[in-house]
Amino acid sequence: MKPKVMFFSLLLVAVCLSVPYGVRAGGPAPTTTGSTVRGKVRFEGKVPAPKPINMASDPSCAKPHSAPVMSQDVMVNGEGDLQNVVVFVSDGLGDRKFDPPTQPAVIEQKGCLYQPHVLAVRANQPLELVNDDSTAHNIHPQPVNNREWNKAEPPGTKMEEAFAREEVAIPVKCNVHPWMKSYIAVFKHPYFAVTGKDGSFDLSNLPAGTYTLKAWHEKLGTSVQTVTIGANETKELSFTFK
Ligand SMILES: [Cu+2]
Repeated sequence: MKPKVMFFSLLLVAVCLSVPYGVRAGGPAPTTTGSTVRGKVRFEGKVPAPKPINMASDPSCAKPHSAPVMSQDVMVNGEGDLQNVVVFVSDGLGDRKFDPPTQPAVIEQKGCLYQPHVLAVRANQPLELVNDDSTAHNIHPQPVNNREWNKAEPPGTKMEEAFAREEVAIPVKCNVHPWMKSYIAVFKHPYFAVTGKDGSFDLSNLPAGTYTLKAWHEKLGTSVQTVTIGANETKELSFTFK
């Protein structure tokens, strides 16, 4: 290679390397900056003792359970981590619009319990309701902002529904089995999480900005915090319920 050609080749390589990823001229503008807010939800104080559920009114419900089934309203592990808390962005996204996923969210009825006990979905996301039991259920969500419905579901069948509007959270009951209760939180954006056994949550791919975050629990109420995150920043924060 002649020295002059070599010089221009190296110059070209240098120019290409100096253009940051995602902002090449003519290419699509980056839509996410990869900022994250994550942390834990904890419970402080004496954990209320779970109560056994009496399934005697339908013997087929108790049959698949080898141990007594306990109430699921306040679930705390040995380290004080609180499960079934919905952590979400309640303000700060402006007028950004997000298309709902086409992939359905699933709620199962298994051993006459809703699984999961707390579910979070997107507005207009398909919601698949599965009856894995040998008995019929009657699914009855009682929303405030959405359309109320009430449908019998025969054993071993499934059906599809959806909620159109944001709501935290819709109580769902079964008209046949009074102990069956779940909650479905509905969001018009993807920035939410439901804590698992370790109480942790992770809201990732957030645009840089200042957000109001809420943590909602079915019995313990709602806790609010404000957080500001820069581009590609990760912030840790925790919520504590008493
Ligand atoms: Cu039922």
